[in-house]
Amino acid sequence: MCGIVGAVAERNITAILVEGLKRLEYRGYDSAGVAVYTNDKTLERMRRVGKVSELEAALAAQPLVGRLGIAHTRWATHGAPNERNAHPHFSGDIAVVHNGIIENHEVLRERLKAKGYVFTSDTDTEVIAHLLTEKLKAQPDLTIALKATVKELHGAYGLAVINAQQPDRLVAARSGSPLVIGLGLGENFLASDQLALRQVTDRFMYLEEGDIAEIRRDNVQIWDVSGQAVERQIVQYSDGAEAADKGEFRHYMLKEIHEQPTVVQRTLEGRLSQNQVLVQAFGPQAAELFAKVRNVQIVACGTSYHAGMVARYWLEELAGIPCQVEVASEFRYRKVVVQPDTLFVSISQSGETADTLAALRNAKELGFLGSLAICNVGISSLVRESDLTLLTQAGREIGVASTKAFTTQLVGLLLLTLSLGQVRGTLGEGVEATLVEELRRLPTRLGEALAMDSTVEKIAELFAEKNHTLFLGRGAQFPVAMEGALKLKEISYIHAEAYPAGELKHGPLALVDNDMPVVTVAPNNELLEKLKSNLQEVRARGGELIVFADEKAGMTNGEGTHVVQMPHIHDILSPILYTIPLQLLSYYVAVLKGTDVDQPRNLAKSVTVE
Ligand code: HGA
Repeated sequence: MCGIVGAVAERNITAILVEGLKRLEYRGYDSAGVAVYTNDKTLERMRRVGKVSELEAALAAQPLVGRLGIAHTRWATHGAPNERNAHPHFSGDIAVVHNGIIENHEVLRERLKAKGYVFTSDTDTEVIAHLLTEKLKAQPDLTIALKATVKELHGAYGLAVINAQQPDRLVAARSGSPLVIGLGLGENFLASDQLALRQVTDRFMYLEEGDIAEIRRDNVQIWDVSGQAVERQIVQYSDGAEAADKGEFRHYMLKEIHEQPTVVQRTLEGRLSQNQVLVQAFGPQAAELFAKVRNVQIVACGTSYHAGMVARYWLEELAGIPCQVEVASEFRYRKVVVQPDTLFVSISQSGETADTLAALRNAKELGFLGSLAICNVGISSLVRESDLTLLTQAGREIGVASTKAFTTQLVGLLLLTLSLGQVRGTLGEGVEATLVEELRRLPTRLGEALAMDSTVEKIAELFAEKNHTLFLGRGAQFPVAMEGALKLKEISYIHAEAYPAGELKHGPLALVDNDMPVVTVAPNNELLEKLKSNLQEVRARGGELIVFADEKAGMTNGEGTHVVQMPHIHDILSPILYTIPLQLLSYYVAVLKGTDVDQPRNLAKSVTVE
């Protein structure tokens, strides 16, 4: 996804901007550009389709030298990925880079055209540049004009702007798309992710929603959404506090489990408007393609397959779209009959999973309507070869047992469900607005679930001496139970099986005795009473029960029954929340058993072989 870098300094900043863009390359993009206020006092830009290295080569042939500049990697949402649509966009003396989507760009464009502005791109971003020029006519101060401009923008944006008439500053605005200021000595920087600036500083100030910033070489000023001047806290990173460091955690897996509120937040950023999902987040042709979708086929492996299984419940319940889910190694070798107008959705953390990639390639021969990849790596084969993409923003996942990649995939799949339902008009009244609000609260709920860490650690002791376990769930919690069982298998080597709770009496109940703990996830939904009966069936056979239950579910500890109270959450989002204690459980069981948590035996991270 697109990235922003900006700098105001006393030295030439072009190389800093290009290096910053390279550090954001992992997010995926289709073109790159830079605008510099040069030492000749002119505003110049260089843009290239393709890799940042192409831009770098162009700059080597024709250098831009200056002390103020902005740069961007674009992942097209409005207008094809070509050079004229690449950022920065110019209007008179103004250069703008933008992450996100301006929803009212058409209205603004017509208004600005009527005033004589000439558009040279098909992007929504260009309206921002012209609108700002228009505002500057009434109010020549760039910062004040930017404040007036953003008042008229609907949608999501992270913006960085420079003005050849006021080359002492870089101005920025954040709403729905992250921005961070990097603080240097006598120089300051801006980026959409601090990673882009780690080469020049380790001190950062994160902008909050609605903030406007004026960044000068020796001074930074910020105003909040109400226009009040505010100070934002300075965060200092110690060396090496990047992904490849366990920080305060004993294992990468535990660190990654605890990163989930942050990465879920990141996965949502720039993809939600006030009360809707921004469909364009899936790509410029998404709305057109989604309007034709009548069925969905999801294909994935392992943990990603479980994410797909949850999505099936969502797609059918919320969007009314029939959905099939299959493991990639089966799908690729089976004679598949494709229903008309079926969207092929692949899910993979790395985007290089051999079976999933092969399934996508087969799918292209089979007459699917189009393909969508839900993936954590922007520069991956799966992304390159799919028509549409939703990149999860989990960051690098090092633990072999996937955790944060799974929950961000679920977020991506819920965004897909709401987008399909929105475009096809199949969502119930108010459903989208409610769930968008719930999604915004999700990072906080996940933080609450993580606070149960030490409670789950104690429960883990019940498993240390056991060899077999059952995981039960109903509805969309069944795949959550499957994912819980997979985690336990992967890292603690305890045999774990998951069943839909209603299946218990059709076989697995025969296994239950006091050596077979049974783990259950029990949100407060209409299936709760049925689930409670299933649990009685287990207790009656002496099975020990571990129940993760909604605080409102009315379940309490009893003999052989250990209830862990979970924060209350909207039923649709409960699969994401209930995954957390199951991840923690398998982690602590593995620690007790002394296994190699981050690199379990026989397993590899990115499965690029069949
Ligand atoms: N809407 C703008 C910016 C796209 C973006 O944020 N991509 O990740 C465009 O299409 O240029």
